[in-house]
Amino acid sequence: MAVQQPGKFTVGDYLAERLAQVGIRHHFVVPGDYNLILLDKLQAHPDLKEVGCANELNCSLAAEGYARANGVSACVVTYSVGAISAFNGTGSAYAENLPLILISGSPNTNDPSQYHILHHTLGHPDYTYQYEMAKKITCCAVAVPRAIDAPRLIDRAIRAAILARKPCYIEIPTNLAGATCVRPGPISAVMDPITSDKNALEAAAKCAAEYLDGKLKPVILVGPKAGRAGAERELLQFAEAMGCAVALQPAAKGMFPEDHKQFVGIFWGQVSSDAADAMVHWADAMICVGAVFNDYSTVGWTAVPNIPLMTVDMDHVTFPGAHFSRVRMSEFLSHLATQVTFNDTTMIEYKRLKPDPPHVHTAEREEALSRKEISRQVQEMLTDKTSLFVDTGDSWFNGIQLKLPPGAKFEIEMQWGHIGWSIPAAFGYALRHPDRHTIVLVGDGSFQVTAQEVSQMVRYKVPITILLINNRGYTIEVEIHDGSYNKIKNWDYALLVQAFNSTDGHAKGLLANTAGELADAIKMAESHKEGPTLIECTIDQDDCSKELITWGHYVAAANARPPRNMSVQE
Ligand code: TPU
Ligand code: MG
Repeated sequence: MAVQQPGKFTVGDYLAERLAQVGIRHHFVVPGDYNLILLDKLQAHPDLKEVGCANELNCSLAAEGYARANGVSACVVTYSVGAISAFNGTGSAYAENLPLILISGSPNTNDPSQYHILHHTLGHPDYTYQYEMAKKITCCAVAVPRAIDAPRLIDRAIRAAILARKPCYIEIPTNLAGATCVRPGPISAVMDPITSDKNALEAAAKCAAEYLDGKLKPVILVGPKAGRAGAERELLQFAEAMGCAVALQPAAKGMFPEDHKQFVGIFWGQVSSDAADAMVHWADAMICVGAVFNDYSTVGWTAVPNIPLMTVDMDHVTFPGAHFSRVRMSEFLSHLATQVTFNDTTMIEYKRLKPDPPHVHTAEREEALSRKEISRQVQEMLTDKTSLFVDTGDSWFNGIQLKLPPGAKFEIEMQWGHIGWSIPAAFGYALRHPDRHTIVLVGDGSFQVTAQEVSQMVRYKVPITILLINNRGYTIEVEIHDGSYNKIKNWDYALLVQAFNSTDGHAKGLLANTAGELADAIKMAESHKEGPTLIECTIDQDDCSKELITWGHYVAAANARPPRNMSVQE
C-alpha cells in the first residue's frame, strides 16, 4: 500500500478516481519503474483492485475481456517494453469495439530536454514515438506534459473511449503520477452519452418507412456492433414489432436470444447454421443492425448480400441514397419499433425451410474422443449461467454451431482474431462475473500463445473450465494453406497446470482420450470451484468441422486473388 500524504491529491489519485467512477473495479497491471508510483496511487483507491498479469500482451487481453463483461476496462503498463506488447490487446479492443483505457508510465519530464538516453527506449532522446504509435490504435491518445494538464487530458481520453466504444491511451510521466492535482468534477461530464439529433432521428425513421414500403420479405441481420452499442433490448423490441426473421452474423452470436421464435440461425454464407443463408437470400429487404462485412464473415467475399441494404450502425443510419449522422442505434430501433408494420412472411417461409433437429450420436464411454463428441458434451454443459469463449481455429466453428440456452453468453474475437486471446480474456471477464460459469474452447496452438495466464486463474482462484482441443497443430491454417509450419511441439498440458499450481495452487489438469474420460473430467470441472480446470481433449489431426474446410477454402481463394493492376504481358 502506498503511504498517502494526508491532504495531498495527485495525478495518480485523479486517474484512480476517474477509473472507479466509470465503473472499473479491477485494473490489470504489469509493473515497471516508469509506472510504480502510479500503481501505488491506483492501489490506494478503495474501489479498485489491482490484478497482476504475467506479461503485457496478456494484460491487455485480460482488460479486453474485462471490457466485454464490464463495459470499460483499464490496463496499466510500463514504457515501450510493456506498452508495445499491450498495443496488441489494444488493437483487439479497437477492432472489437471495446473501451479499454491503456495507461503507460513514461520517462521523467526533465529527460527529453536534457537529451538523456534512457532504458526501455529506442536509445534516442525523442520520447514521443510511443504516443505517436498509440494514436493509430486508439480513438484518443494523450500524453500528460504537466500535472496541471492531467484532469483535462484524462477526462478527454476516457470520455472519447466511452462514447466511441474504442480504446484510448493515457501516458503519465513517472515524476507526475505523484504530483499535486485538483480533484475531479462531476463524472457526468465524462460519462453522459450524446443523444441522437432529433431531426436526424425523425428523418431516418421516415426513410426506413420508405425503404420498407412495398417490400414483402424483410429480414433483420444482426452484427457484432449491436451488442457493443448496448442495443440488445431495443433490437428485441424492434424485431418483435417487425415480426420477421432475424439472422445473426457469427460475431454477433448471443446478441439475440436463440430460443426466440424469430431466430433463424447464424448467417455465415455457405457455413451458416439452421437455414439462415436461405432466409437471407430469399429476402427482398435487409435491415442490417451493427453488421460487419469482412472477408471472414462473408466467407472470402462469397456471401456479400446483393440487395440494397438499410444499415443501422452505432451512431448513424444509411440507406441506398441517404445517410443520417448522430442517430444512436438504440434510440433509432426503439423509435422505429413504434412505426413499422408487422410482417411475418419470412417466418411462414422459415417454418418450411427450417431443418429438422440433427440426429446426434452419443459415443460409447470407451470410444476414442472425437470433435463431434466434444461438441455434444459441451452442448450439455451450457446453462443460463454459461459464458462461452471460443478462440480462433476450429473452436470458432464448433462454438458457432452450439445452441445457446436463454441467458447463456458467447464471446468471440473474430475481427482481430488473435490466437490465444481466450485465455487472458476469459480470465479478465470471469473476475467481473464470478456468478457465471466461464467455459473456454481453445486449440492447442492458440493455448501456447498465452498459456501463462492460467497461472493468474490459479492465483486468483477463478474457476474457469478450459477445454483444450489438442489436434496437434494449426488445423485452421492447414485448411487455408498447408505447410510444415502448421505443425507444433506437443505439450503435456495437464502437467503444465501442475507446474502453475506449484505448492499453493488448486487448479486441475485432466486428460481426456475417450468419451467417458471427457464426461468424467467435465463432472469434476463442474464441482471444482477453487481454481481453473483444464481438460486436454485429444482428437485426430484431421478431425475438424466441415464448416472449417469449406470456409478455409474460400478464404484461401480470397487471399490468393492476383494483383488487379497486372500488365497485359504478365
Ligand atoms: O483448431 P485449430 O487446430 O485450428 O486451432 P489451434 O491449434 O489453436 O491453431 C490455430 C492456428 C492459427 C494461426 C497460427 N490460426 N490463426 N493463426 C494465425 C495467427 C498467428 N498469430 C496470431 C497472434 N494470431 C493468428 N490468428
Ligand atoms: Mg490445433
